[in-house]
Amino acid sequence: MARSALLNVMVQAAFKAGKSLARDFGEVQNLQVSLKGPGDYVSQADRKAEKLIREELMKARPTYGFLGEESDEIIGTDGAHRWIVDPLDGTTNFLHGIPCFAISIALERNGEIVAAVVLNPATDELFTAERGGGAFLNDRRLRVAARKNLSDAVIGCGVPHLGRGNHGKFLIELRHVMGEVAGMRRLGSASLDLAYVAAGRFDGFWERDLAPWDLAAGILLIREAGGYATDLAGGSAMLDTGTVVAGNEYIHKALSEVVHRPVPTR
Ligand code: 2AM
Ligand code: CA
Ligand code: CA
Ligand code: CA
Repeated sequence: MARSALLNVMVQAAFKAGKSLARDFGEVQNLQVSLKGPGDYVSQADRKAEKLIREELMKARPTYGFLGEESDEIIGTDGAHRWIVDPLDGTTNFLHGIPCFAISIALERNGEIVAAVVLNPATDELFTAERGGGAFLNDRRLRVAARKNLSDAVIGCGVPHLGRGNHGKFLIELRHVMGEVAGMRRLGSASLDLAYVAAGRFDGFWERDLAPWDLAAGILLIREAGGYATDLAGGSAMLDTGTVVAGNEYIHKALSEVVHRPVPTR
């Protein structure tokens, strides 16, 4: 597997942040934690990781824009390129000592994601993709799962957070999906959920109310692993709508239909 120089920059930035997060994960009780909104926690670990990534990426490509969860956006002088970064995806897991969190770094060129890195520092799993070059878990080429029927499928989802999203609507979707699939999972890290679809661990996934930094890298991983990822209306506005449904050709279609199934009137 030959990585481009740009992808190597992204991988190195992710490893730096990963080391920092791994250190902080062992010292969670000593971290300063604050609330951004109801149930929406951020810690020193998130900010430190974003600073490391931002410095590393901006040093390599000073003219690119930068959109990250924990700092002000940089509008680059190079209008075509932008980094999209979540330094710690799964902060709630992290702060609860659950080793299921990731660093997500994507590169956008003229509005399209062209390179992606998702790193789980607790398992040393590095997911990478470049447009047209395939998706990889460490050195192994990835392919989405081949299952065609929802009744055989394990489906991941996100659960709306305290004070956010439409909880009633989600419960209806969940009930419909639960009634059709072999099993449901909820990791609490959207970028890992998407990486799991790319790796064939999850047959499908859907979630609403996400941010661009949760989605950008994972979407390219899935496409480069031969899968489908769209917004919930079937279009390509995932980053703008914050919605996503993903799977192989068959599961993507079937899951989209079940998520949209009308509510029974009696
Ligand atoms: P985060 O850990 O980077 O904030 C899980 O469904 C996804 O929602 C995660 O990617 C998580 O990203 C995000 N998330 C968790 N709690 C949230 C909250 N209270 N408000 C908004 N997003 C949240
Ligand atoms: Ca957050
Ligand atoms: Ca996130
Ligand atoms: Ca985050």
